[in-house]
Amino acid sequence: MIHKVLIANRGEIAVRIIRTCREMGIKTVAIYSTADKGAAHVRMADQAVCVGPPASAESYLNVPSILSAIEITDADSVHPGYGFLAENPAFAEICENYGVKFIGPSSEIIRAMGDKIEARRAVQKVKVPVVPGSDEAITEEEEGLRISKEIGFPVIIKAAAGGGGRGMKIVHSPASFINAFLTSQSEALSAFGVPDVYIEKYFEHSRHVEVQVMGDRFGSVVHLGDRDCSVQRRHQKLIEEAPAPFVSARIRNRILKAAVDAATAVGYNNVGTIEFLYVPDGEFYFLEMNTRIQVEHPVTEAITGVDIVREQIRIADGKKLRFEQKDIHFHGHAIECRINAEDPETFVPSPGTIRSCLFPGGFGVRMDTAVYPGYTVPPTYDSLLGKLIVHGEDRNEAIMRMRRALDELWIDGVKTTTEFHKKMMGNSDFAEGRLWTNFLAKSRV
Ligand code: MV4
Repeated sequence: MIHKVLIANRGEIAVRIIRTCREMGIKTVAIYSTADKGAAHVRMADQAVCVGPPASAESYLNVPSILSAIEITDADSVHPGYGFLAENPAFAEICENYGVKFIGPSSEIIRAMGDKIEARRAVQKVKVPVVPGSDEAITEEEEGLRISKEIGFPVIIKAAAGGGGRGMKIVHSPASFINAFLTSQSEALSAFGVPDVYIEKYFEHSRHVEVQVMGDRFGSVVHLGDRDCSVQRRHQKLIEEAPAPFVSARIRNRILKAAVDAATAVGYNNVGTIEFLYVPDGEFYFLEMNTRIQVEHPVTEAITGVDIVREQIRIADGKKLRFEQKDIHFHGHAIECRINAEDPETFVPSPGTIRSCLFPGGFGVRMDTAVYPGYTVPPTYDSLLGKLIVHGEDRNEAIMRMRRALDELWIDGVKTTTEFHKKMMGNSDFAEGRLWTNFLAKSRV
């Protein structure tokens, strides 16, 4: 039985996890770097252990330090949150061998899904549509060019070990292929230690639709509906919503079924997300699987009423799913805006001290954050200050509620993305679901 969880993370997600542990009567251990001495997660946890200096590599990614923290606090389990060690199969395996419950899927699944080519192959076996492309790693540029001509340009070159948009190259014509391919290979090698790349047809007018799934250690899998995360910049999501708007019931049902089939095929045994590329108004294709809790999970919690962290812990503790698909009910529409310490025009990070702040509340509003008046945002980590989530009867009500909540939000001392969100909530393309046209304008690939 899980009695004490060490949270191998910081910021809003550490706070989010501590809250659910408290409600479950589970003790919590925070870890922190010297830059986070005064952080909210340190104050909120039952115990806290310093694991190193500010640099993540020496603290939040320092496995020996974290194992020592587990040892001295007698924690029986680890929640990795997102980022840092969340999708590191070696860390999950060490925990397994060490008799510590890793709150996530088993290490073999993390390892298998971390190889995007293997993930594609695994879901294809159960007839889940994948983007037209190569089924093997491509090592020779001439072979890559030949395959790209078969697929038809534009194509996108992706690192097998990448994911989340890292190491992607879009190629519009055969003339620019070889150069892009060689660059992609060497970037993959230096970023991930593996040069393997694969090629897919590139769909410009597509949306990022993903499905939250949940599987236990006994083979049961259910979905918690879909989300749209198309509003991104440099592969950083800025706005997420659930359900994905402007998707017909027929296509939605097919996407949801494909997600459950994919999760079942790999024996998925915790909460996870299946990413799809949705090409309005017709096809959808599997992209990759994320084996962690995601930043945007609260929009799904809002429309289902399911505490996803609680289910994560229960599954890791060997419990059976408490839900069959028919027990999951969907209500209304939820939107999340990521409030980053960044310039709202250039998105350049803006670390510094928050002189004062006041967070929105009221009916249908949730603010997940770890900042407080006087808090100094360190320059060392990502710039997420918090997530503002609203829930309404329908998408229009959610948009109106988000506008109201953004107007209430007050953060003084650092620049934030709040103004960007206010503009988006009044944007007619966003209102009418022309989300995909934002892809290239707002991103640099
Ligand atoms: C794509 C794509 C179009 N065609 N793959 C981005 C995150 C990663 N998980 C997959 N991503 C994409 N894969 C094919 N075959 C479009 C995206 C994509 C994207 C690409 C460029 C700029 C912004 C983007 C935002 C969301 C998805």
